[in-house]
Amino acid sequence: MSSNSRRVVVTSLLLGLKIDLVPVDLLKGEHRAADYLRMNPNGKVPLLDDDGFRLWESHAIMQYLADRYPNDALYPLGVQERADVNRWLFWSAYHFTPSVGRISRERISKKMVGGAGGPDPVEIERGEAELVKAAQLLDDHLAGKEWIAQGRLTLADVAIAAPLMHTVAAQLPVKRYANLQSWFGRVKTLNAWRAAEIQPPGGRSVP
Ligand SMILES: N[C@@H](CCC(=O)N[C@@H](CS)C(=O)NCC(=O)O)C(=O)O
Repeated sequence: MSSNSRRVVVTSLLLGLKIDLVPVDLLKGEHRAADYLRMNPNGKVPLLDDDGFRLWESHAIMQYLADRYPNDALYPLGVQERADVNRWLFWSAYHFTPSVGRISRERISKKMVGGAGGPDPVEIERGEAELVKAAQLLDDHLAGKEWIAQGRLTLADVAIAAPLMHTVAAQLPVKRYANLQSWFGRVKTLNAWRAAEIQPPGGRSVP
């Protein structure tokens, strides 16, 4: 249900790993419980526990998994090839995902949590301004390309596609970007993407 968790789940499926998913109920505040904060003082999901080695921050977890189970196609070993993918992972973490998060928090999370007031139009406007700037850059970059980096599916695509799972529910202003839409359409056909699409009762989604 969480887009930040989804990029990790899709990565693990693409790497052919079997991970045990432990749900953390954000609505019940389980991510703020003392036991959870001891494992992840940042108090967010996802959190990876690999035989006692604990790692939080979804992009760092993707990199870790792809390093632990090397896959030159998804996460190239060559220094410059890898830097190209890393560039987009950082862009995802710092620009793209937070802009979507600003909007989806207002339009989805607040409704689910309740009592947090209605959507704040100022915050939505800010998120939309950031998102259209980022989406335009991505759309320009994708002209004539199928994938974001290295001419093939890499971690960059998985990272950046994840928050777009909220396109409809958060009314993300991304419809007008044709290259972005065709690329996202390709990501959505991946078995790993579909397998990660867990639909809980009521179809809730948490940004
Ligand atoms: N930068 C973090 C963001 C994680 C994040 O914001 N997760 C959300 C769910 S998608 C969360 O745990 N929200 C609960 C909260 O902030 O209280 C990452 O990429 O892992």
